[in-house]
Amino acid sequence: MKLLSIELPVIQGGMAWIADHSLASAVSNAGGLGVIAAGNLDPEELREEIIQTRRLTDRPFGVNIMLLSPRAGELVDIACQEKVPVVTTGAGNPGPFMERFRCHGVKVLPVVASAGMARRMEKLGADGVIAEGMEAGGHIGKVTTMTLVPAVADAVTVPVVAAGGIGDGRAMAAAFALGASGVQIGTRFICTFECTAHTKYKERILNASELDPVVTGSSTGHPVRSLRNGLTRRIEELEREGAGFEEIEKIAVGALRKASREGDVNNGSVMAGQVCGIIKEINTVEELIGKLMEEAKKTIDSLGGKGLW
Ligand code: TUI
Repeated sequence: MKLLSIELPVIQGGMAWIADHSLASAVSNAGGLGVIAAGNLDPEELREEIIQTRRLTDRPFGVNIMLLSPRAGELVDIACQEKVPVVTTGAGNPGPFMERFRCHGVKVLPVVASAGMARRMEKLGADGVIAEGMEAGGHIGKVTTMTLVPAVADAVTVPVVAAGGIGDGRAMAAAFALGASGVQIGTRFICTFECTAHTKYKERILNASELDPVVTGSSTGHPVRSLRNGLTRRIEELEREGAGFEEIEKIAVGALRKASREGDVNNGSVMAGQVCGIIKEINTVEELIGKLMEEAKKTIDSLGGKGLW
C-alpha cells in the first residue's frame, strides 16, 4: 500500500490488552502494518511498547488510540512525540486530535461506522479510513461490512480499509470487490504464536462457532461483541433489569484484561468477531499472512467460476 509504505495490504487490528510489540513487530516484519494497541495503557507504558517494537522491526508500524480511554489525549501526545508512522483510532471521533497528528507527520486512519462519518473524517484530513462492519469483535457500530464498505468507498476519495469479519483470503478478495484497498484483521491475528494473549483466550476462539459471539451493552449505547460466557449472561440479566451504563461498566471494567492476560475466559470479556467460526489453527504471523495473500489471489482468479452458471 503506497500510503503506508507497506508491502502487503494487511493492517492488524489494534486490540486493547492483546496487540503489543510482539504481535505488531511480527506483522510489520511479515510485510503488513503491525499496530500497538494503546488501549488503556499508561502513556509511559505506550512509549515503552513503541521502543520495543522499534527494537524488533525497522518497518512501518502503527498505534491504535481507543478514544473511550480517559487518557486518549496523553496517548496521542506520546504517539506524536515518538513520531509513529501511522495512527488508527477507534470507538469515537478523533477530530480534536487531527491537527496534532498533522503537525507531527503522523498518518491517521480513523475507524468509521458510517459513510457520513467517513466524509467528516476526510474533510478533517484523514489519510484513509477503516470501514469496520458490525461482524467485528469488541466495540461495534450498526452496519455490516458488506453494506458499509461500498457506502464508504462511494463517499470518500482517500483509501478505504475494510474490517469486520475478515479472517481469510476469500474475505480479503470480497473486501477488494467491495471497493477496499486493504483489510484490517483482528480476531484472526489472536490465533498466532506471536500474539501474547492467554492460551485459554486463543482456545476459546478456536472452539467457537460463528454463533458464539454475542452483543451486550446495546441498551447503554456501547455495544460490545464477545464470546458467550458467564460474563455476557450476567450483563444480559442486568440489561433485562434495566441497569444503566454505569452499573454495567462496573462489571465490564477490567474484564478484557481478566480474559486476555489472566485467562479467566468465563468471568472475563473474550472479545472476538463472528469470523471465529472459521478459525481452526494457530499459525505464525508469517505463515498466516502468506496463506491470506495466496488464498486472496486464488479467489480473485476463480471469481464466479464455480460452475453455477
Ligand atoms: O474500537 C473498536 N473496537 C474496540 S475498542 C475496545 S476497548 C473497550 N473496552 C471496554 C468497553 C468498550 C471498549 C474493544 N473493541 N473498533 C473501532 C470502532 N469504532 N468500531 C466502531 C467504531 C465507531 C463507532 C461510532 C467509531 C466512531 C463512532 O462514532 C463516533 C462519533 O462520535 O460519531
